[in-house]
Amino acid sequence: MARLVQSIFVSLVALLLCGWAAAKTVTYDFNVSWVMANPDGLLERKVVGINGQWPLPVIEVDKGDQLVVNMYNGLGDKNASIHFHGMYQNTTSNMDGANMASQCPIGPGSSFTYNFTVDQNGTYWYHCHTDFCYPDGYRQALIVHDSDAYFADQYDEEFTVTMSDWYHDLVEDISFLSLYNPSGAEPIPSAFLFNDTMNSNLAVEPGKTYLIRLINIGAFVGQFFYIEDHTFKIVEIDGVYTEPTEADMLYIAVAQRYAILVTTKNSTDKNYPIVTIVDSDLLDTIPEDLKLNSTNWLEYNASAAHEQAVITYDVSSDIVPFDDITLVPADHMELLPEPDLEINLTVSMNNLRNGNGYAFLNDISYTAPKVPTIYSVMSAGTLADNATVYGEYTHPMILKHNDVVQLVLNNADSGSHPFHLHGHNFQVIDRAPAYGEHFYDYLAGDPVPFDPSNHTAFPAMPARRDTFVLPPQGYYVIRFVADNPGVWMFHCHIDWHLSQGLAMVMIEAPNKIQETHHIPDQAYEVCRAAGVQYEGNAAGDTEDLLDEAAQNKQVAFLPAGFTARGIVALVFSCISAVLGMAFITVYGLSEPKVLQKDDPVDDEVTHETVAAGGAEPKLASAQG
Ligand SMILES: *[C@@H]1O[C@H](CO)[C@@H](O)[C@H](O)[C@H]1NC(C)=O
Ligand SMILES: *[C@@H]1O[C@H](CO)[C@@H](O)[C@H](O)[C@H]1NC(C)=O
Ligand SMILES: *[C@@H]1O[C@H](CO)[C@@H](O)[C@H](O)[C@H]1NC(C)=O
Ligand SMILES: *[C@@H]1O[C@H](CO)[C@@H](O)[C@H](O)[C@H]1NC(C)=O
Ligand SMILES: *[C@@H]1O[C@H](CO)[C@@H](O)[C@H](O)[C@H]1NC(C)=O
Ligand SMILES: *[C@@H]1O[C@H](CO)[C@@H](O)[C@H](O)[C@H]1NC(C)=O
Ligand SMILES: *[C@@H]1O[C@H](CO)[C@@H](O)[C@H](O)[C@H]1NC(C)=O
Ligand SMILES: *[C@@H]1O[C@H](CO)[C@@H](O)[C@H](O)[C@H]1NC(C)=O
Ligand SMILES: *[C@@H]1O[C@H](CO)[C@@H](O)[C@H](O)[C@H]1NC(C)=O
Ligand SMILES: *[C@@H]1O[C@H](CO)[C@@H](O)[C@H](O)[C@H]1NC(C)=O
Ligand SMILES: *[C@@H]1O[C@H](CO)[C@@H](O)[C@H](O)[C@H]1NC(C)=O
Ligand SMILES: *[C@@H]1O[C@H](CO)[C@@H](O)[C@H](O)[C@H]1NC(C)=O
Ligand SMILES: [Cu+2]
Repeated sequence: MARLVQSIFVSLVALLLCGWAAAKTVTYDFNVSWVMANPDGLLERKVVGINGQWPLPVIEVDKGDQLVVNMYNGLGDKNASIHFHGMYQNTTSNMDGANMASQCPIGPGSSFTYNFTVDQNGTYWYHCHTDFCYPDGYRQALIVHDSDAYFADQYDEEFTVTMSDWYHDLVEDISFLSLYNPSGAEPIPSAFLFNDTMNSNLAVEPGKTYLIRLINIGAFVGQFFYIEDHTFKIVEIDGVYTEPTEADMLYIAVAQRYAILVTTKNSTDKNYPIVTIVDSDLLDTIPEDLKLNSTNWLEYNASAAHEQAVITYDVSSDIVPFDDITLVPADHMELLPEPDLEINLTVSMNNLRNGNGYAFLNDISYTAPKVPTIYSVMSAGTLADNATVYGEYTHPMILKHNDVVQLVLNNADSGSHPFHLHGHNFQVIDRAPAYGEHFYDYLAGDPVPFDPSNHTAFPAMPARRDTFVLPPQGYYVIRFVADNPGVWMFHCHIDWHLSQGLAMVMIEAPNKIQETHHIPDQAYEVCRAAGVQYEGNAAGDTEDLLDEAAQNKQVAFLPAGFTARGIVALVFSCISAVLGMAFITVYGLSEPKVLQKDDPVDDEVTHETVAAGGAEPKLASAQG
């Protein structure tokens, strides 16, 4: 069996800001194929492995390095790609790995070389960004070491720890986007993993300080984290160093990262539970045998007892995690000035005419184009700054180079959504509801859209990160500078919601993309092998770039008056007639969301692949 081959070349010596340092090329060869694994001890299942192994290799580089990942898709039956979450990909957004935005799907038997400079520091991760393959195990940490970090001399050793939700079924066997699940109830995980295992130990010595990097690499569920009888200092979130800030509990949504400094006690008589508790507010049903909280140990003494945590919190009423909006970046970057561009978005969930539950930003459910957006940029010449080129259902937003962008995200939905922006971190300048005294008070806020004439004062030095939680029925407001030409997705990181279309695409400084980006021939080979067009507009039109007649469209809205309740009733009869009640127990049925949209019926109901590569809806459309 091939094993991880990692070769490191010292390729050049570069002058960095802080003095002379060796920037090297770090190369990984990733042969991606199915392997078997049983991380929760409950079920052995097929998972996506690399070089015959799972858990996957942690990518480790130093700030300034060139990272090269030679990926071979040996899965046989799945398209794939790699997104390096949080990487700016400055001048290389074509290496960002988002299927149909920054590249073509890498088909079985195809290879692709990711190659980019890592000019940033901290805690990141990588994951598949094609056809929802990352819940099948295709995700792992990516660490950028930085000997210049202000806290570099404040710790003795470091640990990387991931947490995630885990499904016993393959994604392809979960019929989520389906007529049988009209309420869009997310699949309930089978287990929750701590560093891809359970009941594990972080072996520590007394009187030392450890840097612990925490990453939620799950597909759905946020988790609370604490260490019994220990406090810690937060020093980084999502690759942004923060002023050292004392905390004793974190809430880590999927895709978020924290680096914390933990100083151990002087005694070695006892081991301390590291406790992770699932945010069960996200789960529509809680099966009786699902373990919502896990104990792992800060192990001071391997021969002492390893006792399960006694959780004294009533999670639903008095859990109080640290509020990340209060963190101050260590670089003290000030609030960005008044924006040049404002983007106002509203999140909603709704059923479309095939009966499936979809997700929307301003009534658009992201539908992948026929040509990956970056290749439309490259082939559009002087028309590249006209949004029409990118189609209507990719929800394109053109950003001008170096504009200050303010994005207001309102939530008309009753669920929380950790939204992630590719290619950037952003300042979080407002969020409502504010954290209450208890976490679940904040989740229970009344609907409040952002009111520009009535909001709390923006922080002078706002927290920056790349994934931030949009609370139920609330809003958040972020700012960033469009200083990174490229094609960037903005999307909910709950993979189920991405599959429902909760995404849009930013085309940042298209003319600069054309100047700065070089697409290697290999990228086009990947397209040819997958049968995907790589020239022309979103409709694949190479003659008239403003003609989108043939573009992929989202499924039509329901006729006025036809409610989600009607669909549920229809589905109930289908289910009992055809399949029995099994599906209901699998998903549970949450209160159906009431339709707000009364669009006239579009006669042409298309069935296009949704979201970043998209899972096909499993059933033919139901014509109300
Ligand atoms: C990938 O691994 C498979 C076995 O898992 C092997 O058959 C294949 O030759 C490898 N391919 C490459 C390109 O390394
Ligand atoms: C891979 O993507 C191409 C283009 O979208 C599609 O035609 C093909 O069916 C996909 N292959 C698999 C195995 O999903
Ligand atoms: C990676 O990119 C750098 C900079 O463009 C280039 O010099 C180098 O040859 C590339 N390496 C590979 C393996 O493609
Ligand atoms: C977590 O898992 C990764 C991958 O297997 C491993 O490299 C790392 O050392 C583990 N962390 C701890 C604290 O054991
Ligand atoms: C990255 O590290 C450098 C050097 O330690 C530091 O100056 C810079 O502020 C860090 N970047 C962020 C975003 O924290
Ligand atoms: C551990 O011992 C050191 C040195 O004696 C002392 O400075 C420190 O405060 C002690 N730490 C704790 C947590 O008691
Ligand atoms: C922890 O999990 C156990 C078993 O799943 C459950 O009985 C208990 O209520 C949970 N405690 C909390 C605080 O969630
Ligand atoms: C470790 O724990 C065992 C069992 O409680 C105890 O006998 C031993 O003294 C401890 N060792 C240290 C170094 O504290
Ligand atoms: C965004 O909303 C604000 C406040 O409602 C409004 O002033 C502004 O014009 C809107 N911007 C856009 C681009 O719709
Ligand atoms: C884009 O093209 C359309 C169709 O020709 C035109 O109506 C529109 O004004 C153009 N937009 C820009 C920003 O040039
Ligand atoms: C301003 O916002 C606060 C807090 O949401 C609210 O209580 C108050 O009624 C608002 N005032 C106006 C004039 O809308
Ligand atoms: C990208 O590079 C340009 C030029 O070096 C720089 O001005 C800009 O700040 C960079 N953007 C990011 C996000 O690193
Ligand atoms: Cu979401």
